[in-house]
Amino acid sequence: MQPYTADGLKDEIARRLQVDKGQKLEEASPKDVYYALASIVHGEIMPSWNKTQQKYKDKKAKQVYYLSMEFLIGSLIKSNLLNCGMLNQTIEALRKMGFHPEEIFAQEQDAALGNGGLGRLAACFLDSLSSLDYPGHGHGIRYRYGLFEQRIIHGNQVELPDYWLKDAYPWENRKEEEAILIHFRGEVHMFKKNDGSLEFKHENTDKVMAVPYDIPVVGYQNSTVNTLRLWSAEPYFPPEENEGQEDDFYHDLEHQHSIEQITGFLYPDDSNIEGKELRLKQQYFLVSSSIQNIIRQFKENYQLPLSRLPEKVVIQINDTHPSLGIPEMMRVLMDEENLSWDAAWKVTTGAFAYTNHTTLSEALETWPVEMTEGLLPRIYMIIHEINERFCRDLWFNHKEKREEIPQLAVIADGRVHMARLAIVGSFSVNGVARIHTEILKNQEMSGFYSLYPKKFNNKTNGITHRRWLLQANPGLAGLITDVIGPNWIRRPKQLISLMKYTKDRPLLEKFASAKQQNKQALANFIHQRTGIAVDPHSIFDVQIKRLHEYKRQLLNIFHVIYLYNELKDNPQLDVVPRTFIFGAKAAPSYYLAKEIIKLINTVASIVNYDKDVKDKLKVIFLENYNVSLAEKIIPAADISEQISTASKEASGTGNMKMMMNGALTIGTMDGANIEIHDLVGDDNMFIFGLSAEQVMDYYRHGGYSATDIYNTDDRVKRILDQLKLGEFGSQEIEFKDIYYNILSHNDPYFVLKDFEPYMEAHEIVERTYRDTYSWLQKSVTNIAYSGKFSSDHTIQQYATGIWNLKQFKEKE
Ligand code: HBZ
Repeated sequence: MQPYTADGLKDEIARRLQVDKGQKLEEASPKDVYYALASIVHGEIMPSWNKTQQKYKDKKAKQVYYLSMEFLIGSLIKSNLLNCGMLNQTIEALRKMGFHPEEIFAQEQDAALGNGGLGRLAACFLDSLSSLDYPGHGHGIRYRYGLFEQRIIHGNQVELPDYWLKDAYPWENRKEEEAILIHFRGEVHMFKKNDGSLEFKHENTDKVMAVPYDIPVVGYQNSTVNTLRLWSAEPYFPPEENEGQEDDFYHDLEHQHSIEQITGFLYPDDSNIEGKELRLKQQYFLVSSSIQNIIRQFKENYQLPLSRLPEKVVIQINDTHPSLGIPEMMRVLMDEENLSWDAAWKVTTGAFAYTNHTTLSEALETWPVEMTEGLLPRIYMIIHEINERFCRDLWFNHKEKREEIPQLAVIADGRVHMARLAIVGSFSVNGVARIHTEILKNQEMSGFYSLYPKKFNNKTNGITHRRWLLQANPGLAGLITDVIGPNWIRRPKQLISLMKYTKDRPLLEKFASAKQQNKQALANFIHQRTGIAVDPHSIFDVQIKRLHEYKRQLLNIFHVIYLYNELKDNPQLDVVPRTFIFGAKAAPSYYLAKEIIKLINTVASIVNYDKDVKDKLKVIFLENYNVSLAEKIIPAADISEQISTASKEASGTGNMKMMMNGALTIGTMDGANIEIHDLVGDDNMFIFGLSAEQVMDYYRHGGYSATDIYNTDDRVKRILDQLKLGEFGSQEIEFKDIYYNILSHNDPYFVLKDFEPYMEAHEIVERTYRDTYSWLQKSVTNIAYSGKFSSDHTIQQYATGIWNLKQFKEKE
């Protein structure tokens, strides 16, 4: 990529405005400048993109395809500039032109094509694949509406549609000539061929075109550009039927609309499955277009028999959502490519690998047999056959498993069990943090683990340090480079060299001042957004993630209420001022999650305006939490709240992002917190609460009574009574459901059980914070050890442990 100077860029932006829009620079709005800039960057990317793809083709490199219903890529302008090596010059150029660079960058709407961790992980993985020169691409869906935009009105979450494509999206290229035909419904006819084998014809189908839109995935200053291919559903017009259809105009319009609905919107559920037929259609639409595309490219590029596909192609499925890819690949290989069942099965199971992201039972996908069979008759036949053969194998070859067949069968109780399909049809099954994989092996999937011990493996999640440190926190990143040099950018584990400086007081002061600047910037942002002035010297205590009972935002707000009560009783109490910052979206149909959002906002509206606690306590709920907002909050965090009920959070990735930005974690021994703890130890984080074993033991054997705690802990009783009596709300009824959910359902997420240890941990937080020097040492220690959680490391592990993929080092 060609190096631009700031002046060169300035001239080029002016030239584009003139040529494309007939505009003078003085007349250009921030949006005009953004588009001119994006078009320059896209132009820079194009040649490397073409070259990269050509090289993969010429060298017949093995490629990985990451199939995911979600890619939460956020905004690309800054990361593309950074990765093209143009960010600093651009900032300078924009300033010279009299613009605030951040205002220009903010013109790009986030591509919110994901719900949370699973979708963001996919985006981080793409960044690492390109940055490490791996031939790896994403395949997903181009939803016209991404995750809803959240507004808070009178404390309540209100959802607005996220029409992110209303302005042109400058990063995508429509590739109509590579469109693929997808078939739904219809009938399957069976014929006997001359050789006695059976042939299946799927006829009278509803046809839909899958049109790809390609987005470049730019590696960090290495000229590698991979592809994120997003499929869009469009009506199919057979060439011969283009004329004489005017009388069917309305029918056609309706038909067109129903087809476009397939990629109309992202389902807003995280960790909870909506069993709607449209969702199943989306899943098949994704996998059918992707698998047909993968096979087509394989045939074009490699000139090898399909039996050798697994040598050149590996398909990683992001949770079970794309697991229909397994029968779809069987279908293409058998019905279109004439492979036998056994040959097709060998290819398929040699190509697919499955990542599990949760053990929550409500998130485990199953689809009704009738729905699957009606919508996808040929695919259902294949699933049925997979199941028959699998059960037969168990019956005859694994006699000890006979009893377990109903729990292992792919089709059982009138439903297709997607995780079972994914396990049976893949050569690898991985969890996303050590404890999560252990739980899969020993509890949730133990029946399969004993059957296929070699398939199971762990790949602890990671995050791209380029976006989450280098780009989001330039102050800290610059300081790190001043101290240890720039090599950490390509080798993030070298952050560990910071450990040499944890006793260097003048240097620690500099870290403190970088954090302080970020806190000031966030305080300004909060003031501008909410009108509330927060003390930039208070502890910024942050919990940002989807709202879910298991993530226990409720425990956090109970702590806030407790502090508030203490301060009301004794306004002179000597506490370190705190600002609690929340960001969270609730699934629109998740009633209790929405009640918790309302509670947080209601507590905020009381606390923030109460003179008794003024300057000591503030509660901020930032609406519409998304990737761009995360980039503002994370660099300013002092405390990272990772307080899930142990055993429930598969990994977490926000924990890694905040650690990397120098926040200290208060958390349970759950997910990747455990691996953070392995590295930094008790001295550098605040661990509290039940362990996963204890939680699972209580679930198995009982023995915990929420009511006992309510009756014996005055602090707990007071808080719950305040909820019941309507002290935090305009009416008595307001938060009763939270109250009853805890006491009548015996506190399924152990909020009361962990209350006391959580309060104690927070007292230690406060004491530790008072010792500024010691706090800074811990903060730098966290940064130093965070390199292990770079997604570069994770991707290396996938590449060597699952994909058998080589870095494509060859450069011109
Ligand atoms: O995946 C999350 C886990 O909760 C989190 O612990 C982990 O770090 C992260 C990445 O591995 N799981 C999800 O984000 N799950 C979903 O977003 C989801 C989305 C749609 C669904 C079900 C789950 O239908």
